Amino acid sequence: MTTAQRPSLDERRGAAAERLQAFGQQHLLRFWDRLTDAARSNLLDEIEGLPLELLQQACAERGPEAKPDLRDIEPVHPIVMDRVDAEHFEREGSAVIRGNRVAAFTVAGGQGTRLGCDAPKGTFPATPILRKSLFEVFAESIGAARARWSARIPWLIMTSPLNHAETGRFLAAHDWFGLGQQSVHLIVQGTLPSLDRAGRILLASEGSIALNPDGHGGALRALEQHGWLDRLASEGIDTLSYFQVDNPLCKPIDALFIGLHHAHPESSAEVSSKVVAKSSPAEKVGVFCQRGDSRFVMEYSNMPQAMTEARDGAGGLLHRAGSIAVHVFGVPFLQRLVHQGHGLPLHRAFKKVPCLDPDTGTPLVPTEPNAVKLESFIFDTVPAARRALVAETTRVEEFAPIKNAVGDDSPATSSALQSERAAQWLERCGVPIARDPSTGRCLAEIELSPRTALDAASLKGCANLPKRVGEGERITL
Ligand code: UD2
Repeated sequence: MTTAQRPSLDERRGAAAERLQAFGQQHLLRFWDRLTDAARSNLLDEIEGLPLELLQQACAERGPEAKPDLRDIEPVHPIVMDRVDAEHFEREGSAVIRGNRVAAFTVAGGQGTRLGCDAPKGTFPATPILRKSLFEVFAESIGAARARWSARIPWLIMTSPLNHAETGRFLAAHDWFGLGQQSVHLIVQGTLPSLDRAGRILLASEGSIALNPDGHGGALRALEQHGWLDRLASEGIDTLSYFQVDNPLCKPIDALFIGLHHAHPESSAEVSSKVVAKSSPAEKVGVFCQRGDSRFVMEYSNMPQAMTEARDGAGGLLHRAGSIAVHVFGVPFLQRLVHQGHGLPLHRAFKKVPCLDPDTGTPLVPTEPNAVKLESFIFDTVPAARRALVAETTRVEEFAPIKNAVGDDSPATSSALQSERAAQWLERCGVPIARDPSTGRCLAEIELSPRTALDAASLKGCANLPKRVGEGERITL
């Protein structure tokens, strides 16, 4: 459409008013007369992007968390990665990586509220000694994987409108951590409005809607809308290695896991997911469950207490397959979902959202949750897979998330686990490590870069390993 054909502001307003009226959201235009033309145009852009039918449906259905379906739920019995024929599956996975069929995909659009971090979470200093950022750790790992398998491995990072520009600036300021700008791609996710309890869309100001990122499930829409699913397919990439921005121990490219995804008889190569045994009933991770042949993740906040605490015959947690939010997706699987119009359900969470009071129009800074935020979750794709493989790994190898400023899943617990993994890898290379005799805790801080070794086996070949690591030492490798 040329500029001359563009509808005027008045025409757009008329169309918007009619559409809003049909969904009971006409209050969004109540301050129209007070806005400048630029502000009116922005507001209309936001209104025109609202998925009003979907929102109405989400309000009517009350979301999957309102009443979880608990019938016939069974625990999932994952494939234990330590017990498979690692050599065979690693060979399979390596061939896929070497064939340039894999891209890395980080979801980094979240807001880092719990960590109290205003900047994009990927910029957070995460490593025990050098305080490298999460993005740097992943970049080193992807760079090392490119070198090891002589593969291209593009890196896709999903951002949100709230942190997109800052993420781009940070990566550019660090020269894309040596990966080359042309191989790192930022993909901005969509947004959804916050609602009041009556389902009315909230205004953040007189000329803007209170919008939040649409959840990591928004990745499906973002990849499709920005043309990435077709682009990956046309480049021969059929394997998307998905991980969250908050976990410095994750292995962005894991040949064994990719091999299981492509070659294990239990896999359909559509979606594979990693789990760890839950540390306690209270641990805040979703759990893989099964109903008949269909597997799915039940988010911790939706699990009834009796289910969270249920024990098996041996006294362990019955539902213990805790999701660490690491998946491998088949690109054809994601394309199939998109082409079938597979919409992910919208989950709701009650949150504090600064906004204009929908009745009086006065600004509200809530001290209690006042609004419903809607998000879709990527793991809701799992039940649509022909078969979904679930693989159990060990926590110390792959899961040390940074979510909270203090306490569980904090920078301190993550650093301790990063040191512990490095210590265990060194011990496997025959290096003695000082440990507390009663607790077994590693008494040194060790930071091991993915550039030095991607796993314990590759550490063995490294020159300059320490002879031993004593109490209180701080070692970077
Ligand atoms: C997630 C899982 C939980 C468990 C845990 C493991 C959900 C709902 N829960 O919990 O079951 O697997 O991780 O660590 O997923 N993100 C976006 N855009 C958004 C929202 C989030 O990119 O709109 C990213 C965010 O940057 C982060 C990831 O998704 O990398 C997880 O987000 P979260 O912090 O909301 O999930 P969390 O930690 O509660």
